[in-house]
Amino acid sequence: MGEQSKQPGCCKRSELAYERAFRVIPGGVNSPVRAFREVQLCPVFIRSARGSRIWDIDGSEYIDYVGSWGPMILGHAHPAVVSAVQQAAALGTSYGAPTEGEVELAQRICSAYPSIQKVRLVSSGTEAAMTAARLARAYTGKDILIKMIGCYHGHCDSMLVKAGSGVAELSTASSAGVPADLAAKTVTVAYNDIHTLTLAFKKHQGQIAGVLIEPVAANMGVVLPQPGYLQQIRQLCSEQNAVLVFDEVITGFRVAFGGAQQLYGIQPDLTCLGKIVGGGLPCAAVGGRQDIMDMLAPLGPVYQAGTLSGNPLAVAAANPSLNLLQDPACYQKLEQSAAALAEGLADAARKAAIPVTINRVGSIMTCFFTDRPVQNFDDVKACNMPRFKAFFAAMLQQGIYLAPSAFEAMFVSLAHTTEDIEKTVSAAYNAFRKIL
Ligand code: KE4
Repeated sequence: MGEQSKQPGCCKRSELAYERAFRVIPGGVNSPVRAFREVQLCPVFIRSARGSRIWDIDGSEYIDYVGSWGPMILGHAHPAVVSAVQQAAALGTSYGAPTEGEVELAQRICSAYPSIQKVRLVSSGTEAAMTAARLARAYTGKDILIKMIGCYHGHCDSMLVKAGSGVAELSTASSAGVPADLAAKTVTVAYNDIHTLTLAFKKHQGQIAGVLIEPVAANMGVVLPQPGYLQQIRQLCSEQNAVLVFDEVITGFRVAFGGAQQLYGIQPDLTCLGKIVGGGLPCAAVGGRQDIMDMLAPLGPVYQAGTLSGNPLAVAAANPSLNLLQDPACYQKLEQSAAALAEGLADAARKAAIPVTINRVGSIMTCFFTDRPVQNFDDVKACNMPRFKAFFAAMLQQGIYLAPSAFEAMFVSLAHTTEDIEKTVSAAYNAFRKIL
């Protein structure tokens, strides 16, 4: 490992860069979580990355468990991806016209996800979720959407909501700029609470257009669906003529090649994909039942469009990435590495007498600072956040780059080695002892 970062989460050049950034970019970042606000540190500016490592602009090296928030399952700068993108760039970066590469990617997605009969490529997970919500409303002719508290589906207005005052009440906006009467067309209920979801369907009988859910939640930290939960939602949506949307922007090609729907054996009506599906470039997708997807323009009445949708460079990164990932050995290796990491972290915490709960599915996990199970957003909020903050800083100081938020996941890639895992576990033991 190169020279370690001199101080937690910040190095001189990052501080100077952040000052410059702050003057021209709101909050100095192009996505809020990158500002390190929750951990109250100066964000680290990155110069380069390769495999499991990233380097900041002072040359400090880190073992990376953010992986650009999920896309980098192969590791950074994978040779097959880099050369494909370089070759594509030489042929032009965007045409605004159909290409064979997009068809190849669409065929790969449809063959990996039996529930996806047709798919539309877009440029972000937000666009995918926004389009899925619009399709659900158009297909059912109903207006109300249901989402789970703690799940994140991007920043389209209908998803920026928080639970209403009473149980299964209509939501209020969670962001300025979202009209109250639009927020009120989304109901939010607790994750893993099938009783309240059932109540919401009863309370808003005949008005529910669709349910959007992360089949494994990863935006409140990793929270697993309780046994039978997803099956019950599937049954409710079928009975109530509501569209079931699996937001697999994180879990797609992550927890299994066929995503959480393969892992849990559930067929949603629509699926949102992102992150890995773009090989680290801006490409996402919304797909599902043909009778719903064919409502999209130019075939049907639901308008959706995008200048850079199916961009040739993004598609050039995506196709070789999915080609590599279709080897089952990939997921066996990811499982081995992630299980070793989770066991090592649990063992280190036990030795340091720090209570933690580690939730893991495949190569995503979260170490919660609590001695209790974590099964919904209230459980997450009850965790010891000051301990998380101190742990984050202590890990960063030892060259381990974690998500700067307690509401995110750790992402293990195929590039993480046994030595990386061992170094991480050893650093975690030191960090646990420091935060006692
Ligand atoms: P994007 O619009 O950021 O591509 O995707 C939105 C989105 C949709 N659905 C799920 C399940 C997601 O996790 C996301 C985005 N994830 C966050 C991190 N948890 C992206 C990081 C960021 O906001 O900078």
